[in-house]
Amino acid sequence: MNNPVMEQSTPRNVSRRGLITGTGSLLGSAALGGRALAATPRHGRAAAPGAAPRDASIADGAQVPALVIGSGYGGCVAALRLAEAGVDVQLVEMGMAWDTPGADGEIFANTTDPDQRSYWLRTRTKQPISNFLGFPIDRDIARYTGILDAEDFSGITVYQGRGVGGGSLVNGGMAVTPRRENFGAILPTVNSAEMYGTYYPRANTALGVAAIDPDWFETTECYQYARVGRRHAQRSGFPFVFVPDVYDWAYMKQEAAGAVPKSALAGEILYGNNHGKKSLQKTYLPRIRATGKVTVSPLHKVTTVRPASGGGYTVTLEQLDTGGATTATKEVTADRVFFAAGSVGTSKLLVALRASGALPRLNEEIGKGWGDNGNVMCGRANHLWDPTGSLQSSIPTAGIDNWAAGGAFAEVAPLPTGIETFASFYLSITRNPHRAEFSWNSGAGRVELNWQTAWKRESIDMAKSIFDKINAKEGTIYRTDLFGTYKIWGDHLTYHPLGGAVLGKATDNYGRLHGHPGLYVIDGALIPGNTSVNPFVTITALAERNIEKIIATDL
Ligand code: FAE
Repeated sequence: MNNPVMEQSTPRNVSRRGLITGTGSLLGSAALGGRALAATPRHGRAAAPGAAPRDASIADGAQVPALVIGSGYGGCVAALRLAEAGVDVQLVEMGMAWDTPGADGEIFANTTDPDQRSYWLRTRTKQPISNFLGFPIDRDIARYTGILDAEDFSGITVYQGRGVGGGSLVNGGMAVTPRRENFGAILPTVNSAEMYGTYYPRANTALGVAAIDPDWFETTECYQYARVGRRHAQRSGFPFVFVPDVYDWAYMKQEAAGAVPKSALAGEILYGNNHGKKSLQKTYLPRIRATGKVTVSPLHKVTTVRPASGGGYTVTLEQLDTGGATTATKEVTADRVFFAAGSVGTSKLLVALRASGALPRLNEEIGKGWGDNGNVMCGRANHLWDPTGSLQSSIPTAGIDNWAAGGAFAEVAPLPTGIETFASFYLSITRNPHRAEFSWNSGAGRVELNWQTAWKRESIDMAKSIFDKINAKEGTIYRTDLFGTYKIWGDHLTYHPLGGAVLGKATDNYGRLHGHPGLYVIDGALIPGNTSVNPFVTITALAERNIEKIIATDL
């Protein structure tokens, strides 16, 4: 376990040893939607400490110095640093505040038991793992402004968080700084010495990134699945690495001891964690609130941005109810607008605004350079003498690093079903070379993405560089029951959309959009398609870098 995958720019409590990627604990957990499989204990009522203010709402006709679209990593960094610099900020978010318990006393639904809270405006769940033992596991739900958006494009489903806190509400919390030698391929125009000396450490500290206690890892029942993953990887000669996370590891130990309400050990993740995970609700958002200079408006969706006659920009917002209907339309004027709606949200807005003529001077790079971070999933069927455990922490903490040799890093992911499955499950991040483009379809009146399912072929081959070898060594086979009937590869999705308004192309080297002064991109849309690891630490660090420059020179 001594393969340093992560750079040493992490805070002191992050292990000196290796860390890399991971993504979707979710995947696993997502899987077993059936109530019958939900063997996890329920837990007590939770009022998320540090939750964003509720019921705040931007006023129609307001004139504001800065408006931030979206409250994920990029949006929170922008709002916090602008407010600290004395600027009044409006932070608008199309999703809900996620600060109020539902009828069951919980804010978030359990991954094994999805309900209306789980999906953004769907009437049926769309779980990343769609089948178990070959049987479909999706179920009907009420249409609601739920927390996870499974947004379908022609060749790919893109999963995204919806709510105050963005993707931090639903993600696995895997907080990975890429190896420095890979940084040049990730953001070629950015000074890596500054990133690794200043901005990655700043992001890791602000996000509360930490590594698991290695002694506890060796003994706890809930990471048996990861130890099995390690044994199989090492027997085939692959480096096995730890992955840091923003989960509160001390809390998880208490969960295991039965001393506190369970969250990771209750399988929570994909539809939110009621305890334990340090999402943006527990890190940046309380600091934002403490400035007293930021108004957060949940259930407000930005639809247009156009130059205002007296300078600045007119922004149109639709206020939504929890059924997704528009209850009010507001127009405000902002001196500066920060696009932080995520790679897909920002790209869709900018492509539509250029096509409609609202922002005619956006350049030809808008919508380009989009990638899926090479995400692909698979499971392996172990022998009966190799159980992975009925209690599995939903927070992955380890992976198999074959990036340099085979172009893949595979997270050893949980399948927290509450029963023994004898399955090993993996989400791989691969060096997929394909890049797609968003464009405006005037006939259909919508933005489309030209990703092709066949483009996952390279990702599958890279993942096979690990798993074909492990299967040969262990005498095991791939699971064929998780993504359909007789389907090995989960090649239909991504959790890691990146690009669409790439740094240095659609924007200058700090996210200023070409053609329209006062408009900025500050989220995952800036990153051209792949980070070699899970992306949110890089998104946060880049946002910290860019906003520092923008505050120093533009305000
Ligand atoms: P993001 O966090 O997506 O925030 C954008 C926000 O803008 C959202 O809250 C939207 O609702 C909102 N929005 C969009 N359009 C509009 C509009 N028109 N008006 C108002 N608001 C709007 O963007 N990454 C990791 O590094 N580690 C992981 O373990 C990991 N696991 C993941 C698991 C899942 C299931 C998912 C979905 C993602 C995962 N990710 C993980 C990816 C990570 O969450 C993602 O890269 C970041 O959240 C992207 O940050 P942004 O600030 O770009």
